[in-house]
Amino acid sequence: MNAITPITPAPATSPKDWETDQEVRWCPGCGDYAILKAVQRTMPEIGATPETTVFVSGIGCSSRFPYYMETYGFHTIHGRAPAVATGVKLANPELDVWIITGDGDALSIGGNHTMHLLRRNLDCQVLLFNNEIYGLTKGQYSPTSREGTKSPSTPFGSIDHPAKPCAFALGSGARFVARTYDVAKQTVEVLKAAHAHKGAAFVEIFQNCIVYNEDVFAEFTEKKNAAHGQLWLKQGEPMLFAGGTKGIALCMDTLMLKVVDVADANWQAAGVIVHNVRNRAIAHMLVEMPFGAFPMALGVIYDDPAPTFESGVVAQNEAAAQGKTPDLQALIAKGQTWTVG
Ligand SMILES: Cc1ncc(C[n+]2csc(CCOP(=O)(O)OP(=O)(O)O)c2C)c(N)n1
Ligand code: SF4
Ligand SMILES: [Mg+2]
Repeated sequence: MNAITPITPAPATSPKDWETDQEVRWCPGCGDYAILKAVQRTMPEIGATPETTVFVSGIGCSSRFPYYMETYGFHTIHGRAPAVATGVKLANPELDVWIITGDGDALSIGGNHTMHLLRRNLDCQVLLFNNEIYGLTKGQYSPTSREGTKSPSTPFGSIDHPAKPCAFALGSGARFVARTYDVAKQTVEVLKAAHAHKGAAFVEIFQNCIVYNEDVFAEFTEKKNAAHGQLWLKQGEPMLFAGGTKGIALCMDTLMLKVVDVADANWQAAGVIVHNVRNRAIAHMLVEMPFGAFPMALGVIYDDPAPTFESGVVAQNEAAAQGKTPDLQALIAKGQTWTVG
């Protein structure tokens, strides 16, 4: 492996250092702009260096992202960012790899690849911009579109049951699952936590496509809906929302989550549970909470590291090479060889 060794300590960067001279081609008002800004603000905070950072994307509006980051980047083919990112990381495990994908890119054509990336646990960050629609191809429904969504490909309304990206990620074996939305002020903190996690860190970012699916998340993203609609999870803290007047408890009869009222800030008396990012069973329940009856669970939902794919590959290669002298000619001549007359 040809690891990159910086000759001098990397200078501190500012968010501006991560901007490119490329004309940004998203529609005015698209949620992608806010996500781009959040990522550019995250880079200095994690001490990243442009020359050791790579953004890999598939195809879609969201996947134009690498053009706008002053780093190495690869706008690949539809649904195949996980395959290219795996190659990048195996070729040089020192690189910091970010995958940018959309709900269509990651869960339609790329569903298979996304699943294997997560279960293998490649050390990278996967940012799934979920606008519940195919933006780039002019608004067809996607795997995350709600039932009844009218689109050019579902003129009478979608009859599919939508996929839940975070449930998909947990089901695929992801060891880090988080959720935020485009203009949330907490997004930088969520991205920093994703980066700090060693292994595949999956982040679903609700993103407003103002042209084909406008305000589909407004029920919890709008200021007036935030208090009742958002449950921000913090490690070791009680799951409270609505200004601390409501919380999430575990019903001991059904073993299901329930919303409880909290009187006089006494959350213990109300049975509100404390967030533990290592509790996989509760993580499954949090990502499945039906919105409306429950608030939207946001922040770091699950974070429990496990050995990574590339570290296993490197260790295996090193063990296999031990005590052997590399001999390409011997390798070529191994097994059946013949001469074409
Ligand atoms: C092999 C292949 N099939 C289909 C397409 C057409 N296509 C381009 S982007 C896209 C969907 C993008 O949706 P999403 O990933 O949600 O990204 P968004 O544009 O919403 O950010 C499709 C179907 C393609 N480019 N390549
Ligand atoms: S079509 Fe939607 S997702 Fe694509 S750039 Fe425009 S607003 Fe953004
Ligand atoms: Mg989309």
